[in-house]
Amino acid sequence: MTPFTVFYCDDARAEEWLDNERLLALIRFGEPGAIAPDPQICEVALAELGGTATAEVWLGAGPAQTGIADGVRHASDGDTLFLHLCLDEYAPDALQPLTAVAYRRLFAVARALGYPHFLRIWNFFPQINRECEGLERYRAFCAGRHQALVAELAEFEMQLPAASAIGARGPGLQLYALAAREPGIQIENPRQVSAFHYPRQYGLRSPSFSRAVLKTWGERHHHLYISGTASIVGHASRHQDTLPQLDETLANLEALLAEAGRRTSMPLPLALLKIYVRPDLDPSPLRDRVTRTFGADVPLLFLRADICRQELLIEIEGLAASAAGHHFQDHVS
Ligand code: 3EB
Repeated sequence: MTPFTVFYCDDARAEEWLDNERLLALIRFGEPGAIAPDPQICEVALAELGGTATAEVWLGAGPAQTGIADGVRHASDGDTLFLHLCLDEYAPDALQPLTAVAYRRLFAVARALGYPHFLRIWNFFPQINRECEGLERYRAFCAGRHQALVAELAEFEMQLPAASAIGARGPGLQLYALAAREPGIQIENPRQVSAFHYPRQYGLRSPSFSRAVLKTWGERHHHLYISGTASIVGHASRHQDTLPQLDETLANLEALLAEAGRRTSMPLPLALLKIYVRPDLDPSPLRDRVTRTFGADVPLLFLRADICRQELLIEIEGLAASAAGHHFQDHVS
């Protein structure tokens, strides 16, 4: 069994994928627009850096079955379920209950379709660092997510999906997620305190996510879903400028890949990285450094975004996948 794949393409050619029967999702970036008419299109309100226009294609292992339930758009290839939900914000200080409702709805739909295990969730909402009624909106979001996940997960700390929580231009709360019939394995970063164990100074309810989730598809295909990773060591933010923060983030990614590598018997090369940057800058120096660490073959996408801590300027997420054609026996030593 070969699992679904994710890759970047030129946005100008993105719509050609709409005719593909295996399409699970087409993620486009840029101006906030009307909700896309095609249920597989997810439009994320983040500008791309570097003058290119890129889209992300999720292609299932087989023909996709699509539908919409309780406002949740979904597509499945029989093994994997992609879900997408956008909710209007009825008030800027109601992000906590809105987030809880959104999560409860995602879980209800995924469970009803037979995919109760969330592997990876993306969260986008505007003004992530703004204070409303004395509470930063990111922390209000964390409280709502925590509330829902405590109720939904039998073993809260062990079953948390990988995640990104990103300040986008909105409007509204936008979630998309990947769920499966069987669970993945939690991977934490030995250089960092687990986010679900952050001390109270970062919010009353900790950010509820795993640093990465390792999923085995069939017998010998592995995916590593890597959460948004930033310049955090222990639980503290490190460095003031973008490039030193990038270097620390790359060290965190390497530590996470090494940790996941100990759980598989085959290499887990990066399939793609997504780099969220707060300042509107030329991404070339960033690209050079990422390339020096991970090689020139890893596709990179740079997006202008707000990060969940005010002092963080960069955050990187990604997917690593055991290479097609690598057979289990070849790598048992
Ligand atoms: C951090 O490590 C940086 O709240 O879902 C990264 C990835 C971060 C996901 C989330 C937050 C989240 O705490 C911020």
